[in-house]
Amino acid sequence: MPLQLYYAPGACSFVPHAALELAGAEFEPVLVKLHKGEQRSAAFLALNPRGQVPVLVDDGAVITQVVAIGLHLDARFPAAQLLPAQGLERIRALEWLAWMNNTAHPTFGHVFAPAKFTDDVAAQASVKAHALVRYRELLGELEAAVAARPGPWLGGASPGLLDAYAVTLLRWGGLAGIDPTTLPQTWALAQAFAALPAVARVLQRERLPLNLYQPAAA
Ligand SMILES: N[C@@H](CCC(=O)N[C@@H](CS)C(=O)NCC(=O)O)C(=O)O
Repeated sequence: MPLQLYYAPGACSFVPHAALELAGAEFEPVLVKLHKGEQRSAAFLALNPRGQVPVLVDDGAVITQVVAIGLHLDARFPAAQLLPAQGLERIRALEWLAWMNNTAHPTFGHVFAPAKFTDDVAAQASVKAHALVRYRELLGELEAAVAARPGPWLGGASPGLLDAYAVTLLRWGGLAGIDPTTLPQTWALAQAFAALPAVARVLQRERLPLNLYQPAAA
């Protein structure tokens, strides 16, 4: 099979995973268990020395980074319209894709894994708390973008990369104690996206609940 996607359940690899299913691509999903450290195995590091998912292998070519993989899939499966095809609509979509990947995603990284940023345990709590406040603000920015979207989906007429990334960021927020229903536009978009048969297949394969938020016990 020419296409293989190395993914981890609930990770940012959900974005290309959903894109492949939306495109109707024939591909082999390869599970990488991050909690077991499989991303640091010799075999995986030979594929991606950064030890991260996603990795797409296309006919022997190894491609990493959500944005690069997403652009590759968009070019390979144009009929799927994973991004707007041209013009300012495409540029606006790329602006949001870049923001999701270079701003919102690494901010959540500080919430999820503060030990990556300091080995001082007290400072880790502070990094986490500060990043969580910032992450809430960023999800607020996302909510405004969803409200102003150019069509039923974030990229306009077709569901695609932006919707998949928005769902990922919203799910991560739930994990960090941010109730997705407080972001009603994004929550509605996430529910509509999850209901698409192609996306439902990904959620099922990754065994993902859409809403990870657990209210604090009274
Ligand atoms: N900039 C990278 C970020 C990839 C990334 O953060 N991957 C995470 C999962 S969301 C990962 O593999 N983490 C495992 C680790 O760092 O050990 C991209 O866009 O692909």
